[in-house]
Amino acid sequence: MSSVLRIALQKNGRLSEDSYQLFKECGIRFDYGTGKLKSISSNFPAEFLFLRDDDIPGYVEDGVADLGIVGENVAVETGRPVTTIHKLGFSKCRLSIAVPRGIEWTGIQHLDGKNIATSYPNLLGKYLAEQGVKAEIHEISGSVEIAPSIGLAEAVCDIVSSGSTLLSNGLKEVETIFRSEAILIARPELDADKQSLVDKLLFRIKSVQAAKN
Ligand code: PRT
Ligand code: ZN
Repeated sequence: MSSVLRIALQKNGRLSEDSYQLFKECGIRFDYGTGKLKSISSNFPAEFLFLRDDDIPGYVEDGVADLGIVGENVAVETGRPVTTIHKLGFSKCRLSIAVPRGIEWTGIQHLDGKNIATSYPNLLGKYLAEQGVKAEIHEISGSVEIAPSIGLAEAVCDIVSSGSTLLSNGLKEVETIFRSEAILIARPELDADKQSLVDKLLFRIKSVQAAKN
C-alpha cells in the first residue's frame, strides 16, 4: 500500500483558517468545516485530522498523526518529544506576565512569594527558575486574566496578541517570557516513503512563503 501522510490540524480556533489556507496555497485540496473529524485530500497522499490544538503534540508523538500544526507555546509546554520541522509565520503571539495596572513594577523580583495564575505552568516555572524567583504557580485552564480581580493571584502569565484582553481586565504586561508562532511538527522517525512526502510538502510550503516575501 502506498503511503499517506496523516496531518493533524486544529479543528476550530486561531490556527485553523491559516492552516487550511496554507494547504490550499500549496495546491492540496481537502474538505473541512462540515463537522467532519477527518478528510482525505483529493490530489495529494494526505489525510487530515481535525483536533483540539492541545491534543496535537500527543497524537504526533504517538504516531496517530505524522505531522501537525500547533503554536510553539503548546508544543513546548506539553514537552512531547516531537520535531519542529518548519516555522509557519502565522498565529504570532507572546506569553507574558501581567500585573494590575496600579502596581509599580520594579522588576521580576517583585513576584517573589506571590501567586501567579497561568495555563502554562511549565514555561512559567522554567522562566522563574532561570530568574531565581520563587513564586507560587496556580494552574488554571481558562479566563486567566480575571484571577487578580477575584483575589486568586497577584499576577498572571498568559498569551497576548493585541493586548486588549489585558487592558480590559485592568492589567499591564510587564515581562515577555516566550514568543510563539505556528509551527509544523513531525514524529521523530518517519519511514522513507513518508519522509519523501514530507519533503515534497515542505518544498511547496517554502515556495508559498518565498512568493510572499
Ligand atoms: O479549542 P482548542 O483547544 O483547539 O483551541 P484553544 O482555545 O486552546 O486555542 P486558540 O484557538 O485560542 O489558540 C490557538 C493558538 O493560537 C495558541 O496556542 C497560540 O499559539 C495562538 N494565538 C495567537 C493565541 C492568540 N494569538 C491569542 N490572542 N492564543 C490565544 N490568544 C488568547 C489569549 O489566551 C487571551 O485570552 O487571546 C487573548 C489575548 O488576545 P489579545 O489580542 O486581547 O491580546
Ligand atoms: Zn487548546
